[in-house]
Amino acid sequence: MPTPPFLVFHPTVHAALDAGRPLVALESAVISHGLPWPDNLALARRLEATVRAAGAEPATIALLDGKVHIGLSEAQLEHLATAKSVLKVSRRDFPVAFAQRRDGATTVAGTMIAAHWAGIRVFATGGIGGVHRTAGGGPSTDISADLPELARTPVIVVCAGAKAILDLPATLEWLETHGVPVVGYQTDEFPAFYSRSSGLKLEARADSPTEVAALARALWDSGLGGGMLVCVPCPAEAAQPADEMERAIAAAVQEAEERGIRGKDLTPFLLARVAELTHGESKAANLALLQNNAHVAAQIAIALAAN
Ligand code: PSU
Ligand code: MN
Repeated sequence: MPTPPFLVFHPTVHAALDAGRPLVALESAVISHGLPWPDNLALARRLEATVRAAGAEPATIALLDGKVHIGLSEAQLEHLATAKSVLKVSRRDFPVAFAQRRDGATTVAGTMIAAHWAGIRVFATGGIGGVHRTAGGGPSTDISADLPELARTPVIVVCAGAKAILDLPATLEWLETHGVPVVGYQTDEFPAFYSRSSGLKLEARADSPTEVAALARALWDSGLGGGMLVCVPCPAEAAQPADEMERAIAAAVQEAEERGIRGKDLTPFLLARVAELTHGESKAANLALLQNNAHVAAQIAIALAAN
């Protein structure tokens, strides 16, 4: 496959791809829109270090001046973590970013697309987007572009489930309808992001990186295509009790509705508000699970590269 002309590879990423070494893609929306300064920059560095320590090459993905960067320098990371007018880039935002030469931070959907362009098959994030909830209870019509991307783009996404601010049952149903394999990593349940359990059972389970790699191979060799979601529960020492989180989430969802916050602003608003309402406890869990997912993703990338 020819390399699209709008891709710019960081030299270490380029070398790893050339040599067939394992790589892990990392998103940038969590840096620009998901976490406050300076936690965001510290986290971005820590995720890269975690992937490296596990024996794989990290590739943080973002747009700079309308080009898709696969792997960022230290200065570029810092720019993204501090710049004010960074576009949140999902599938539909790429043409805008290209034509208008914007700086952009990629969501799960955006990062999957770019990782696929670059030939990277494993991607670590915190929690995917999904079906939002209404303050009255039940699913909203706001459905993240992350979900259709999982149904179409062949990348393994390692996450701690869908963000708990969402309607988790509706999100799982959507994934089932659209044929996305959802695999519990050393668990039989769909994790609830900040909490290890949601009470929602999963049908597929893998207990090792090799087992995940075998599932991905089976998916792609069969020609079925599409992505796969690997769900890793938040590390026990950082996980939060679901009922406490639930109170903060319900309050944040209610406030978002009252203030008319929608579209791409909704998820960043909810994440920030829940972090405030839980006095940073949710942020600590968010950071811990992101790092753990990066570690597991590196192990999966190594298992995939080995056969
Ligand atoms: N997970 C986190 N923090 C985040 C996100 C995910 O722990 O900030 C971001 C991801 O980039 C995800 C996006 O793709 O939120 C979903 O946004 P939306 O609901 O607008 O699709
Ligand atoms: Mn949305």
